Amino acid sequence: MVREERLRVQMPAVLSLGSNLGDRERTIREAVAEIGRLPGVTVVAASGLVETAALKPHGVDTEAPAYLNAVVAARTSLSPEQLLDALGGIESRHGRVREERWGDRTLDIDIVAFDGLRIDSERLTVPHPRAADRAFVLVPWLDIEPTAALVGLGRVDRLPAADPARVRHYDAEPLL
Ligand code: A4P
Ligand code: MG
Repeated sequence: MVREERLRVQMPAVLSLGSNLGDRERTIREAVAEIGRLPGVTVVAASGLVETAALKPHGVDTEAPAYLNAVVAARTSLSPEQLLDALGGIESRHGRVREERWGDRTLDIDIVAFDGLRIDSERLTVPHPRAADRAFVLVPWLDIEPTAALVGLGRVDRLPAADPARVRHYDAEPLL
């Protein structure tokens, strides 16, 4: 079984991790390791951590705990939906509860991009519809993939939200 997984073609996927509750750095560090242990998933690169104020549906909320975010480049033989389910399992193990939209959370893992595909199903929208506006996604992504591109939008480094001045670098040991 494990051997068969290894023999299947692996597609590139870009994942964004965020946390603003609990031991944020530890949670993200553990989640990156857990992603790498998922059957059919290989972690290729992990960005540095960035810190930003919480973005809520009504705007930036400086009263809420700040987020740490990172981006991971992976390769996977899972389908996008299988990957989403596997990532949801990791979120749940880290005590993620879903109460309000964009509510504070121990761990959020989003699929930013998958094999240059556009996906619009009930459960999954890829590229992630808000990634292009979010410095906490784009800046760490460029950290590990300077020539990154988003389907339909082109080079990530040309997007206004890719401005490194919009995030704080968070000093920590490498995630990988
Ligand atoms: N879903 C659809 N497409 C995707 C995708 N590409 N990746 C669905 C992951 N999930 C996707 O997500 C709700 C549903 O989206 C899932 O059931 C899945 O089927 P959720 O994780 O349950 O809830 P959420 O994350 O609160 O919702 P949403 O709208 O996805 O939130 P966002 O856009 O991810 O924003 N501020 C800072 N500074 N840093 C952050 O990381 N994150 C958020 C969450 C808000 N503010 C933030 C940050
Ligand atoms: Mg999410």
